[in-house]
Amino acid sequence: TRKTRVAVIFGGRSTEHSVSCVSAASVLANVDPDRFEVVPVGITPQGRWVLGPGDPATLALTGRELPSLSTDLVAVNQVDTLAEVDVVFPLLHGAFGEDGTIQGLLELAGVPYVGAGVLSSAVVMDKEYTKKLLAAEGLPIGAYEVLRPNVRTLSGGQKDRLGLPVFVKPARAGSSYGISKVTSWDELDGAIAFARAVDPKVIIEAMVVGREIECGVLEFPDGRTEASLPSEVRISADFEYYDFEAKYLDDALELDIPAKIGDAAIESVRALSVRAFQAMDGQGLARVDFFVRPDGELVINELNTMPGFTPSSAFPKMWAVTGVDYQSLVTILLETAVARGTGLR
Ligand code: G1L
Repeated sequence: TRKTRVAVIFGGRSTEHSVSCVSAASVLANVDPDRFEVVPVGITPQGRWVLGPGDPATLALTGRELPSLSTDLVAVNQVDTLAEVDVVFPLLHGAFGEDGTIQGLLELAGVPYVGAGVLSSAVVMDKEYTKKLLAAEGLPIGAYEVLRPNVRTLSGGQKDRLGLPVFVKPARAGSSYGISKVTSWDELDGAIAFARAVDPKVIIEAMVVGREIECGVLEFPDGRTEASLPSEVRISADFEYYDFEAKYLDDALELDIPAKIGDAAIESVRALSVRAFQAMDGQGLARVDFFVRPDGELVINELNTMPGFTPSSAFPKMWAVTGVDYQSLVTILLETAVARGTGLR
């Protein structure tokens, strides 16, 4: 029988082009050659679809030099490329990546793809709707307010309800750009303007004091959904919060897996993670991020349908400790996508 043909689509017109290339290098090197035939499909920073490169190592992170797709690779036709493959692994972050647009294109093309579908991709990209769906399922979230484009700032009542400090964030963004921590209300309007440069809709969250815990959710080809052992994020450098570099250039982060929060809390985190995944209509995988308050109360901070995906990223590391190594993870994701097929079900 013919091997399953997999297109790994990566790069893209986003600020996270390089991050995507680094993850693609790992995925391309770990697609099981006994079962799959891989077609690397790059999207240049200009948005051109290209084939290759043949050697994934050229995409890997070497030193602090950020990789980028060369513009002299051979252009490919988008429609023909999708028609020729059995499944797509879409490693594309940010705008046109994890907001449901590439997933919509793949639905139209009738190709199965790894990970979240159109609805859950779009929901998880939007911090307001993520919180609304979590709250509707009775899942624990922190206090927040949304500033729609026509609203200038918080009212006095809203400030009292949230308290200080707050985090001011673009409501829809794949990365940490535009985020600031406000410790005095006279900094608020500047922080709103900063976030609005990324997204006219802004979300303002009360700071939750607590330890940062993450958990990986994975859907298996038989339809079972399971949560990994959770991890505790310790930020070694003096990052105020998880910024772009800390998140993606991995070495600023130290992970404790399993998190040392006690067996009962571990099981609560795992159960809540699966419920959060289902509340988003999740598919394939998600990383669910929590705070554990000093009294042990759990708060869901956010979900990520396209988590960091190199072998040293949190999601693959949590699954490795849980007993699913990186290559098996890639196989499970691909087989789950193929088993689900395409279209509504
Ligand atoms: F396809 C998956 F599995 F859903 C998937 C897609 C994208 C998993 C992880 C990612 N991650 C990324 O694209 C990235 C954020 C690492 C690149 Cl920017």
